[in-house]
Amino acid sequence: MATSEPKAADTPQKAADTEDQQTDGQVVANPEQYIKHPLQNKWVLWYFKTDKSKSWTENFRLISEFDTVEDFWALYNHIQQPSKLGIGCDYCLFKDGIKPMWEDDRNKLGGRWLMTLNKQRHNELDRCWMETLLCLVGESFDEASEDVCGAVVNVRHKGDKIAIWTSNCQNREAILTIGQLYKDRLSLPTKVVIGYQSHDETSSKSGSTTKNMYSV
Ligand code: MGP
Repeated sequence: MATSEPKAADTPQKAADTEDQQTDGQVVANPEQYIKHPLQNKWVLWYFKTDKSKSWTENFRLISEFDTVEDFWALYNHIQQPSKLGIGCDYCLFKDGIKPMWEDDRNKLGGRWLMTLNKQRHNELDRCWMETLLCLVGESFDEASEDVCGAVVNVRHKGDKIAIWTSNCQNREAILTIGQLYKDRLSLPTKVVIGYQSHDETSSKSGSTTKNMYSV
């Protein structure tokens, strides 16, 4: 019976991490050392910076693409948190092949679950954005994850916004599944209500508020 803690190098995990395994005199590389963990989808991170001399679409920059867990964290750890971005900037994370705009074929019939944060929020903003990213890359909404197109964080004077965009505003069941699970993941109190709006409504709105199609 062991009477003391094993030295770190004695633990099987440590040995597997640092050495190749030997079987019948042959050296077998441990796949954990060189195979990255694939995500279900490939994702593209975009950055938007307001420049009034350019059109809205010209203000987007593609930052990076990734399709493994390791590359997601490498990117996440490398870039600024949303709370450090200037007013008027956005990050958008979308599935590969979907542009972060209403006009894209996969967005044009869709809408978004929208969360607006109040002003004393910097930690909240970063926490909620990280949780949103994890919901996306981790495909956290069961089958309804198919409906997810991407997510956007807007840094704004009047209050920052985070939204999950989905592909079809008529897919009631999928949208409500996403909304409820998203609210749970963000640990929002039950009394806080988040709303889902179609892009059609948002893009054609005349006043400052957009009608909610669904709320949770
Ligand atoms: P915004 O950046 O989504 O929100 O849209 P903001 O800055 O909080 O403004 P508000 O209108 O919601 O109060 C700002 C503006 O950017 C919109 O009014 C559009 O002119 C433009 N815009 C935003 N989006 C998401 C799109 C889009 O997908 N396509 C196009 N063509 N313009 C967009």
